[in-house]
Amino acid sequence: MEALGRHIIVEFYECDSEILNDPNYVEAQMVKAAETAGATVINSTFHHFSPYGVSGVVVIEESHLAIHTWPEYGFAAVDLFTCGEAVNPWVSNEYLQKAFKSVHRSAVEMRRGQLSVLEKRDFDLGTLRDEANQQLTSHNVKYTRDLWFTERDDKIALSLKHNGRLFSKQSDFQKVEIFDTLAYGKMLTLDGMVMTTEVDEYVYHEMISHVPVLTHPNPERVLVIGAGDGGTVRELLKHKNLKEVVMVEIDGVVIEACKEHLPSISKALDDTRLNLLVEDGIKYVKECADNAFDIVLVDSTDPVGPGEGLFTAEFYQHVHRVLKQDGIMVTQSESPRFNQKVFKEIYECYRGIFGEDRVDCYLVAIPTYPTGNWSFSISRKGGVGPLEISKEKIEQFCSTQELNYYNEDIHYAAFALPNYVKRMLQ
Ligand code: SPD
Repeated sequence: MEALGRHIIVEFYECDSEILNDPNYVEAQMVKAAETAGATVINSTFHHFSPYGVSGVVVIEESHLAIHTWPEYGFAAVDLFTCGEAVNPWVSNEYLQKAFKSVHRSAVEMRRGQLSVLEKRDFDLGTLRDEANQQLTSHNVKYTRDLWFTERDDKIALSLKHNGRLFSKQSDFQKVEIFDTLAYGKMLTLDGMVMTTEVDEYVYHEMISHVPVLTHPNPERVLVIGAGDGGTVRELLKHKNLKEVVMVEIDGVVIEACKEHLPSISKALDDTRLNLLVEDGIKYVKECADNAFDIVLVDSTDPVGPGEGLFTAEFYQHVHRVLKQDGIMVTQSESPRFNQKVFKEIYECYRGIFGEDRVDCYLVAIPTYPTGNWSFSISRKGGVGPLEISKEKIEQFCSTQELNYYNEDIHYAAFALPNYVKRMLQ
């Protein structure tokens, strides 16, 4: 033996991009590559970057295997580092080329820790090894996984640890994914952005629905744009006075994924009082007759991708037109902390269409959205504002339901705005 370790640095070119963007698969293959070479796996930690890229390390008793992938270039950079004679890192190299469907690769081997330049110190190695082993056993160390989903922009990131991805499909509009997170249950993401999670979804869905339905004097027909996970219509249908709820979701894949993996959120999508249309909500509103709905809810994604057209003045002018005399529009209006520019523009736009004093903002805490500080807007064509309705009316409805967030106190309190938000809205 001339050196302590063998380090192979490998460049895998022209790999399958889908494979390189799948943290579960990459992790499984890296672990397999180690085992195939005869190594003993201790631990692995893998991270998925949003929108693409995977980084990870597999710690083996004989050192480690590491990877970073660039799916957009079909490229993976891999380090295979092993110590001792029993493990041959070239075996892992062969294995991974097939696993990543790499068309060609280049590899260079370095001998690490050249024995000719090292001097062995006079330690009692036997004792050191026993002590280290004891520490590991007392912490109950065993093979573990460390897999994270991250939503990030250039300044902020939110990471959630998960057990794996349950659903992944590129639809005609966006990448639809469902992760099994440890802290928030199953989670729907679109193009790498968190839309809803089993654990905190009720905040969003109760607040987008009950505030307008209870504010409107006599709501009968409601139009919902977006909302493919079904949470908003689940809440709406708790109001027995509604005669019809029309929901227009552009992406059938979102509905399919949520029906399969998020039944507690999507359960109302099969309700007979729901008229569910899988088509373009912008087109639907444009072609809709005047004075057709009492309430329009815009349960959109963020203003990127298919949701972008839901953030234009033209769209809101049509919403205003299709609302009846006392009609109300509620939209998710982004975060006053995270998306300040969009937030301000949204409110300027609504006030231009509905009137200066007919648009209100209310706030909610949604821990899985960027900054956790989120907002809804409520705009009315006529009628009364959300703070003018009686407490008794809200209490009456809430007493018949088992809601998790909304109640008569929250209804009014949500409209209390911090000064920095008030200033943005002036
Ligand atoms: N940044 C997240 C904004 C998500 C808004 N829509 C969520 C859909 C829940 N039904």
